[in-house]
Amino acid sequence: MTSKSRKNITVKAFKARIQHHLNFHAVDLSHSIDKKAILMAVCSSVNEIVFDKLQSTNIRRHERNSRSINYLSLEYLMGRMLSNNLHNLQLFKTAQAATKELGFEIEDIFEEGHDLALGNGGLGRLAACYLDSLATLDYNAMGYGIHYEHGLFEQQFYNNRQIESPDEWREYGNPWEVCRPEAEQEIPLYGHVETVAETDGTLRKVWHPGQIIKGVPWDVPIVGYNCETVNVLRLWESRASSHFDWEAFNAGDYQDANSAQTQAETISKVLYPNDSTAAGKELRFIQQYFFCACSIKDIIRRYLKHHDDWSQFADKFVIQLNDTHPTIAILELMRLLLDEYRFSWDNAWQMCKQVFAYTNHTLLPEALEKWSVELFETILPRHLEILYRINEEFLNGQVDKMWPGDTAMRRKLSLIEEGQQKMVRMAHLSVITSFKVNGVAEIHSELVKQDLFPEFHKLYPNKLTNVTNGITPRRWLKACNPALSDLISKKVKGDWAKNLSLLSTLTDYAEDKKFQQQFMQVKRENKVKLSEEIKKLTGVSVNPDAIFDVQIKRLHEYKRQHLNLLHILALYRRLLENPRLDINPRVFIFGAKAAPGYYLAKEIIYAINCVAEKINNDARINDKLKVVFLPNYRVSLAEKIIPAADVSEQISTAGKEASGTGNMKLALNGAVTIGTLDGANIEIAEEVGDDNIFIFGKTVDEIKALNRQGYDPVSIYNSEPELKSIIDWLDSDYFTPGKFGELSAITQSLLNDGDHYKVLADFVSYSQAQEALDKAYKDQAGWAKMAIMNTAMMGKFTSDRSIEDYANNIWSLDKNLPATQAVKL
Ligand code: Z15
Repeated sequence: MTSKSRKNITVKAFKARIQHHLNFHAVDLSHSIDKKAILMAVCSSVNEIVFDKLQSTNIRRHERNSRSINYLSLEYLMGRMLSNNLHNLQLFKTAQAATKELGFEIEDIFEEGHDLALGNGGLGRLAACYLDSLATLDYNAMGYGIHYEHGLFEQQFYNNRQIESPDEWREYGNPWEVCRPEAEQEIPLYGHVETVAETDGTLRKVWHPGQIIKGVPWDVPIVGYNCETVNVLRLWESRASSHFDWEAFNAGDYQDANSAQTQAETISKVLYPNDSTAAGKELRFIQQYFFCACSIKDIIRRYLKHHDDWSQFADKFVIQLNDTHPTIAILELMRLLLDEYRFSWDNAWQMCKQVFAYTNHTLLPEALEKWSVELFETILPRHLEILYRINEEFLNGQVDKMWPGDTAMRRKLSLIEEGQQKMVRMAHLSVITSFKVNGVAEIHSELVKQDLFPEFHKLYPNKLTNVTNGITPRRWLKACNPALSDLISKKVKGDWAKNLSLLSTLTDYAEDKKFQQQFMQVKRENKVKLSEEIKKLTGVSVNPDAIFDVQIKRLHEYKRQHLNLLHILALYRRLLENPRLDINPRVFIFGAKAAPGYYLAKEIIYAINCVAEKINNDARINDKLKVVFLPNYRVSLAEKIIPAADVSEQISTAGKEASGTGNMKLALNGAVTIGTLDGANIEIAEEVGDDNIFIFGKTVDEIKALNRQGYDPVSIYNSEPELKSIIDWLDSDYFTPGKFGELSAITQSLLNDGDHYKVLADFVSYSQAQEALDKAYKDQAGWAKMAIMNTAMMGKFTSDRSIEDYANNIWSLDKNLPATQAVKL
């Protein structure tokens, strides 16, 4: 099929296809068609086009032999696929009309789709946005990850507490993937290393593994927006290999054979639910190695299919490490080059230094991965030997040259941390190997250079750099906010979803009364829709004319959902003291999952739910305040909340949020940010201007100064009467009748535990900024102008810009021809 006939596919033809596929998905067409059946039939109809484009993309790629970017990530938070694929294929309206003729609203069909939640939060969603942009920009890109049987857990609330249940995303099959048995891999684990003397006297290392696992690839097609490209996300599933103990099986020892199989399948069973904290579990280490080894072997297989020597390998492949999670890929490539392909040490090391680049996503010490030497020795004995040699050459070479005889420096920079238990520092290995290391926002990248890796910055002055994160405007505006998209398209000429800077023309209308009114009318319609969803999910009725104030992100102390909570309590208290207090009605909307093992995060969820229950049922405050915590926050829920947000809460302790990306999504949809000078908030403020954002709180330097002086939260508590009464209130049984001290974990962390994230230090400033915001909202035209300016000035934060930064400054990708000029096949 040519691109022309694709574009012109009629409603009639599309409907006929759906009906054709319904034959496979619905048992009895004479009865009313089940929504799941129609969903599957629509997906299959879309897939006909998608896989056709995938084939021609592959052929085109092969002809051009272009350099490829290979993105290694433990997480991909894809969300639902159908709506996005329809938009990217320009098929949305056609599909909408075709399904309508079959008696369905397309939105209802989308609701039947399950999120692909193979990630935790920002890092996994960033990977998904980058895949969208790589395809849209027609770069030769492949994503590699794990085909988890269970993605991020589902969250419910029971008695105000979080309850987790397993994510069953493939329960009824996943239409967006295809198995590729021809590319499966065998992965060794455990065992020992033998030194063998060759006939010429040289010594060779042979790893005799104790176990072999099979890696089965599942390919998810990634459809570019309004172009010919379809790339692939390749996800590895673990299985018992054919080297599996058939002897035991045949000898009747079925139990043993079966348990080996169970063990093998455990590797890709479940995603670790921690965001920004290292799990430190053996199984997690095996997951990392398993998927890196499969991916590196697949990359080599793809290369050797078209080349008969290694001379072009580093020209044709670049490998991006998404955080330190895939660092072990470095040692696996070294091992294969040395032991399988018989490279010299120097040649193998040169090769590795040319192909890897690493993105750092956090400064939090608890997120910086370390694995015990003992674990390496048991599971990857050969990799440990290689690591030791890399370390030796690094310390005796570069480190000794820069800091001769400085043993303290050697200890500090070594790949091995000495101590009770020797640990391998994965970030150090990534930094010394990679040709580029980037942070994810300007301030974060500066802190990486100055505070996290100052010595590495001195050793390699051109290595550390910045690429500010971005988000795809296809999912995060065009698809999730059709009403605003239509309004924008009336004013903005050209395909703004492909060139987001075009939105800046909207600044011409920021003070136009009619446009302001239309813009706020769209916002209100979105708020009405969200109100219905809130009612459905929580039973709480909210007023669409109230301010919708949104904090949606993982639950973490550094993100300070409890600072938001303290401010809510302040408002509640002020209203009880003066029921006629002149503030805008406000609905506080939370969405957040807590890692199941993160005690305080779960306590914060519990506290917010308890406070919400009290406030929502208190007739004295005349519905001026509502608090809702929406359960099971995920990509598809974000797509409903974001278009309806007036206020975006981005209130992390300065220096702690590497970038943030939810901040960009909310601003793009016309929410005004209240935030600290942290991560990408700083760059958002630069773009929208100080008049269109509410900045508060201590700066990074002020936080550092506080730490130097010695921070004393108790003195703040004692000197701020309102804050004191709020904290005491939280400590009483007011929100948990009859149960005293039920919420004291939080107050304790603030008062007795040092308030690590400076909640009390920022409270007064936050409360003042909130007052200014409330006042600003009263000026309807002023607020509309601010909201419009936010949408208009988000051009910088498209993930297309981020990907061009990576392509130009890190990956050196060939600029591909625009798809319209592509070779006709
Ligand atoms: C994660 O979601 C992020 C960093 C991490 O180190 C891990 Cl393990 C998970 C987030 C950052 O917290 C956030 O600030 C950033 O925007 C996002 O990665 C994408 O870079």
